[in-house]
Amino acid sequence: MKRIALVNFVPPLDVANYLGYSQGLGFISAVLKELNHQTVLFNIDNVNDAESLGAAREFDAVFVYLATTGYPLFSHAMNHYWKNRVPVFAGGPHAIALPEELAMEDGVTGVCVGEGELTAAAIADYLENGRSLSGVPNLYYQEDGVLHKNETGCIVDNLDWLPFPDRSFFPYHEVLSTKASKLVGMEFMATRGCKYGCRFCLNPRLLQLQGKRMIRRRSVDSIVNEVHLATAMFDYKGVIGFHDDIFTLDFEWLCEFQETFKKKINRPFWCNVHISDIDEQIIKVLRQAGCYRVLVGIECGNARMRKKALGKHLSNEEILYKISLLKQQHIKIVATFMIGLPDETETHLKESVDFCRAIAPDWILLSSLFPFPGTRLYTQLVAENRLAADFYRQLDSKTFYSARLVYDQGAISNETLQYYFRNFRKMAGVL
Ligand code: B12
Repeated sequence: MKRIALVNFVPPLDVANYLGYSQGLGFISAVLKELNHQTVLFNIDNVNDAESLGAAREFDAVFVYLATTGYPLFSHAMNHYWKNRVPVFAGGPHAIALPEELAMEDGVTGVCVGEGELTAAAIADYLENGRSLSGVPNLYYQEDGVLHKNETGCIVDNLDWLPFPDRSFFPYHEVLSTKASKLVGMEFMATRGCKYGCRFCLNPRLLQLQGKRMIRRRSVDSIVNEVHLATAMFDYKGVIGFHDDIFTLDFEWLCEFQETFKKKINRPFWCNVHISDIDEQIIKVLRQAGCYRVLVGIECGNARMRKKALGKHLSNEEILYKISLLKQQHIKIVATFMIGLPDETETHLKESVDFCRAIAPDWILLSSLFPFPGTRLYTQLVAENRLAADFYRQLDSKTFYSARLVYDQGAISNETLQYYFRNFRKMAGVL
């Protein structure tokens, strides 16, 4: 039996005002527990969290979920607490994006390039039985300064084979009493993968690693049973959310979900939709299932820029039409917008504000663009010498959540970006 510290570097809680449940670490924990190992979760949001960083060091290994935003904290933890004192394995989006750089960092024992359930189980076996790391699927690691790349693209074909993600270690009672978390609610995921190739998203990288079979959906019974058990476990009565990149990809599945979810769970939920994958019929079924809110990616008001910079092929007319269909079914709309896109001028920003006003969503999720490693946008901007390949090493964790240009944007100043970041909602007339 090995004791594994699972570490999630979460967004600064005073800025995000929300603690997300990492389903990735939840799945890994469940798999490890099935193999009789012990796990403890540490949610760490700032460098002063010395107690947790020190406590994690006392385990047989540290497993880190690493988003690029967590890199500053990861670096601090390595330098001050973990390096050469405990085996450290990293996975998650940053590991998927830049596995070679990460695996070669001093003190990193191994990097998971892709899905982690099979990898985590094999690492635990390595720790317990002293096996070689060469047999661990999806793992990059270094030995005496030489990078070893094991086979990647190893995924669980049928997601129903996995145990339900472990939620026992997540402080739900505390979390779900805060305002932001009440809105997000208890989070689930029925699908892995996405069919689109947006230039700002990591999914194309996963598609490259895992191929077309990366898109997998759990059976309706599996996801509904999980919702049933998880809500019962915490006696939870609030909102439920589905983080699937796109919840409505398969109409037949959706119809079956509607029937079973209504019958067995019958409570309001939110999910992510894509404008291209909804129509009148789909929206009706979604509503009948209990969907009261959707998150929909609009990103900007200029269709040409949406297509060229972001790889999203949507006309403004189609967006407005689909939004009107959602409104007819009384589904609330959270629209995501991004500002600070490459070569975006102030005129484009005004177009985004005007388009947002035309959509009139119930809420906006506004971010300034970060060209995250692993995305096509990152590759392009690095190739054009507009972005330092290692820009993430120069930032502190709060910068990721502020509006600041980290690359040569080409058209607007930081002041303009920040002005729009602060005033976008007011200008668009949305709360
Ligand atoms: C849910 C979600 C969130 C949630 C919870 C995040 C979390 N900690 O899980 C919330 C809302 C908090 C969130 C916030 C943000 N998110 Co987010 N989010 C997602 C989303 C939609 C799903 C994540 C998920 O549950 N996946 C399913 C699980 C099963 O996969 P997984 O988490 O990757 O874990 C697996 C593997 O990575 C691996 N693994 C992970 N850790 C480890 C560790 C070890 C040791 C091993 C062996 C394996 C391993 O095994 C796991 C099981 O297979 C993804 C997109 C996506 N489809 O993945 C974006 C995504 C992760 N988010 C992204 C971003 C940009 C953000 C934000 C910066 C947004 C913002 N502007 O605020 C913040 C930053 C979050 C942070 N931690 O700092 C990017 C990350 C890009 C990057 N390079 O880091 C993604 C990839 C989306 C994208 N557009 O590309 N997010």
